[in-house]
Amino acid sequence: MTVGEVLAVLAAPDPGPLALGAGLRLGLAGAESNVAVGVSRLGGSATWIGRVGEDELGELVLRELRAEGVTTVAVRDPAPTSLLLKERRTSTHSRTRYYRTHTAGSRLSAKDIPEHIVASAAVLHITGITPALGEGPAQAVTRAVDLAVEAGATVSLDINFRSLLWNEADARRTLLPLLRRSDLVFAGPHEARLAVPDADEPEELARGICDLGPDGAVIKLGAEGAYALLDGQEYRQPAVPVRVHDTVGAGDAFVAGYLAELLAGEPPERRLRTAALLGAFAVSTTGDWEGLPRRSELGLLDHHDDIVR
Ligand code: KDG
Repeated sequence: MTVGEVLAVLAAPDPGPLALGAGLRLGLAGAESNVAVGVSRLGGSATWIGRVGEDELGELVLRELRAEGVTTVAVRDPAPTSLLLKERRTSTHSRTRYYRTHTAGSRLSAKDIPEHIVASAAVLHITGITPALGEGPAQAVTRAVDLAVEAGATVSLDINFRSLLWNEADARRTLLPLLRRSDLVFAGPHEARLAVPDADEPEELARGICDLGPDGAVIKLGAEGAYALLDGQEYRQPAVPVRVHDTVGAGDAFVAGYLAELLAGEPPERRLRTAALLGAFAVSTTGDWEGLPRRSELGLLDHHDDIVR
């Protein structure tokens, strides 16, 4: 189960400046919903709680998530659905711009979190993006954590620092109390330093996070794979080598793979291997979540031939 904002996305398929005009593709994205879709595609049960506008974009978000098998618990709001503009400025560099103030998602509040739904979840996954959207969304996330902790669910936090939304000091102040109450934390090295400013190496970062309360910390290292400290045990997971096409969404894919296997009762090695596979699918396909695999496709990247036939 997850709580957050899903944005409509307008993305330029071809490299070049948007200011000159371009054909744009309409889709959706959101760190939490990316994870929900990834879990659902692997056969896990996934629920998303949030707010969308009463507009066409809100309709798009809900239709798409439902088509992906994600249960949606959504408040429809007269304010518009948020928008994310993605410019491929060059073939290697992309820029994003958010239109997410005074939008439906930024009006999320603690009363939007239904107690019985959170209480029935095995895992609550949250990210550092939603609390950055304002007081109401931050309170909604805190309320979800309160309910999950009370119900004995596993609380998973991906720090997901977004510098376009807030600065590091504000992020640290807001996220540390959530991190202390989480069971499992995912972070890149830079994000982990928000919580453990004096640490540097993945081992120290994970240890520092676990010293704050969580039983597990997974440091996502991109092309270097991941380092995890879970219940005091160390794990190193290499990345799955693929040709990189678009890295956005890779972290969410990794988390989805991990959580889907956690929900399926699989051991840490299997969780981390599936996480790495989903990260590889995400970076080698277009879009934040569209290329994520179904369980039957997980072996695809083990094939050495480019074409399976
Ligand atoms: O992790 C990918 C997300 O960043 C993307 O899907 C959009 O949630 C999003 C955000 O706030 O940037």
